[in-house]
Amino acid sequence: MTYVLPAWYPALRRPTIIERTGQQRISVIVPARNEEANIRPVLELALPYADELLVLDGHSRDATRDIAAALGARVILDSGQGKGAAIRQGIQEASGDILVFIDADGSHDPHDIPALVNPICQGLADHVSGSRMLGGSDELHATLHQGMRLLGSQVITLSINYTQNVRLTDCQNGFRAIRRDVALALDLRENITTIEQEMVIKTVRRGYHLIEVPTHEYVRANGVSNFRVKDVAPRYVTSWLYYLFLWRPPRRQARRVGA
Ligand SMILES: Nc1nc2c(ncn2[C@@H]2O[C@H](COP(=O)(O)OP(=O)(O)OP(=O)(O)O)[C@@H](O)[C@H]2O)c(=O)[nH]1
Ligand SMILES: [Mg+2]
Repeated sequence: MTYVLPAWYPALRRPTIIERTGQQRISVIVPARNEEANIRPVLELALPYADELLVLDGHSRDATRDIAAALGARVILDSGQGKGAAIRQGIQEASGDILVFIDADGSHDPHDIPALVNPICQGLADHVSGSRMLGGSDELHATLHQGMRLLGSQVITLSINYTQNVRLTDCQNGFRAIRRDVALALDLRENITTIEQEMVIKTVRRGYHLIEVPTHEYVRANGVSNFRVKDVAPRYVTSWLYYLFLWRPPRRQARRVGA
């Protein structure tokens, strides 16, 4: 018996290799704070895709830095202000043409890196965000706390779509790839995890091409979440309203795809 695959089948398969069209170099940037129980497999699986592997360490009090260094990562101590500040420092320190951001807690599968990077390599996008709404999440619906995060995130995504005429599904995923010159041009300012929505809103408002690809989000492998909605909610609201409605994109910018 011969089985014929449906025509859409190839579109559902994840690419497994990075398809470079030129000499693009890839920097994988991993923010990590006290992730000794989680970071090893993340780095081991990300390494084959990385020309440069940077771990931005948030002054971990465990063996995170030692594990990362032993696996060949360049370890950089962050400024102590939060994940957003670490991401901004990573952008300044990285030398690759394409930057990939992936969490160290096991929430993201490094095998998705080619899916994030290939559209940029092929000149189809400036910025590619992983989407938990397209790829599924084990984290968003289990508790009231997670439900509140999901609700807030969906309201912000909806407002971006409605005002910017785009159709995004996830504006707060920590798993993304972006051209380094575009990341630098965005002139990011956030110090905490609000950096994700800042990157998305500024990318869209500056006319860069942002696409999403499905990536699955797993529950952090070990340890407990550091995220407290009540501590960060005010910053989420103010940064969302500021970047979407008050912030004015500057005129000068890096070249867009297709421009
Ligand atoms: N360098 C640095 N990394 C951080 C800091 N805070 C968090 N991280 C890392 O950023 C990534 C995401 O942080 P999480 O605390 O997992 O945040 P989250 O993914 O939104 O929430 P949970 O998965 O629910 O804990 C993880 O790899 C953390 O170790 C920080 O202050 N500095
Ligand atoms: Mg996480």
